[in-house]
Amino acid sequence: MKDNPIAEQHIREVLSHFTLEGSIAGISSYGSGHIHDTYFVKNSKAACPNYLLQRINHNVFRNVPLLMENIEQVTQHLRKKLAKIPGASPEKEVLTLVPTYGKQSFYCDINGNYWRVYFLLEGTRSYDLVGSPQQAYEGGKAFGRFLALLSDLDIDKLHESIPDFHNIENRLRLFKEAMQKNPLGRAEQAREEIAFAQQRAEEMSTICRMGREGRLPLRVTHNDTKFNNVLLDRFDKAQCVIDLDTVMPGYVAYDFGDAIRTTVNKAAEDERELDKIGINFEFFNAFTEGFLLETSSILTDEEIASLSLGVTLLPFIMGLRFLTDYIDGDNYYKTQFPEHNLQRARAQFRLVQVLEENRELLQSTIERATASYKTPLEDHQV
Ligand code: ADP
Ligand code: GN1
Ligand code: MG
Repeated sequence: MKDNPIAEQHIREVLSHFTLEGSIAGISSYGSGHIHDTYFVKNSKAACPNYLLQRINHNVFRNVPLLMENIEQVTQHLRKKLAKIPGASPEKEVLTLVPTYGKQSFYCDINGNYWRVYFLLEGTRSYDLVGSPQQAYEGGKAFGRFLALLSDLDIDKLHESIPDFHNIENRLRLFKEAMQKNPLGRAEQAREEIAFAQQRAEEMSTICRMGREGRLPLRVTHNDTKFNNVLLDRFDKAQCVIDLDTVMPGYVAYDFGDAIRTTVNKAAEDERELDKIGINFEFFNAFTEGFLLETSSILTDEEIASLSLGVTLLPFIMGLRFLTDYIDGDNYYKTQFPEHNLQRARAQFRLVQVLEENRELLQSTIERATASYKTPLEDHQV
């Protein structure tokens, strides 16, 4: 998706509707997300907080009031749960929205654009590429804990902010539609990738089928567990899971798979040189241990068995979505050059291939980590 830069004067006008303390020293673009426009808002008063402003992409999130209702519910629930955990700091570990003067969690400007403001979590960083096993372990713990803390939030209370988001059958349908329309004649350039997707369509539908057969419970899942959606503190300890727009009912394998996709890849999500794409097994092990530490007591055996299916499914879904957007004319993701989505699709499909080649090793790592968290009592019962 292409976008024009927004004038600072307009951004200042938008900010004037939020109950900010102090005054604004400067506003700058922030982060590397593919969806929203994010700005760092620096306070000129050292004693007052800095803020994180976002223009919500309402081409992607069609119903912003319902989306924001979800985020309010999820953050309230997390805050309540953390308040009961000794040593936890809800104000640091959960995103906090800054309300408007009209007590709303978002503001709609004269152009019909929606905006929201969070308190900036100071001293934190997000990483597009993981740098150490400790970071991977902390990421696993953070996303696992997120699931565990939300396991008692009633899924019926949440709206589906993007219907059928990770439903591969829906994604394959949209892919076929794009190929049939082929509005820019781009399908020709993507013949190999199209064949790759078609060969795997059936096999990649396993989680969907297991769900339909009632073998996998729907939980409140994050659904965008890219590694850069967890903020780490100065000591590389996980502090806060962010980017809550897609928190809605889903399967645990989706969250595990999407996080693994971005944690273990030795190269960037859009790597051009495909030979650089490979698996960092140490990071896989560390992330899995952190994730299962927090979740193994709530997950069913079938859910644990489904995790490795998520590991190949999520990069496949992302590759398919990038490919669909490429054929469609780049209407969804932000892109930096005309072939960007195709390059992203190629990189994700290569990652799928490498993960497929190592399926057994990855599966045995998951099994080992699961076994290590079983209590002796559970061992007796088995
Ligand atoms: P997108 O959906 O576009 O990825 P995110 O909500 O993930 O948007 O935000 C983009 C980036 O901004 C994140 O990767 C993170 O680095 C940073 N960020 C978001 N919220 C905060 C916050 N409250 N405090 C500090 N940094 C943040
Ligand atoms: C988008 O917002 P961001 O950049 O964290 C996308 C995810 C994809 C990801 C690929 C709402 O996430 O689903 O996995 O790009 N978010 C949405 O990098 O589509
Ligand atoms: Mg993000």
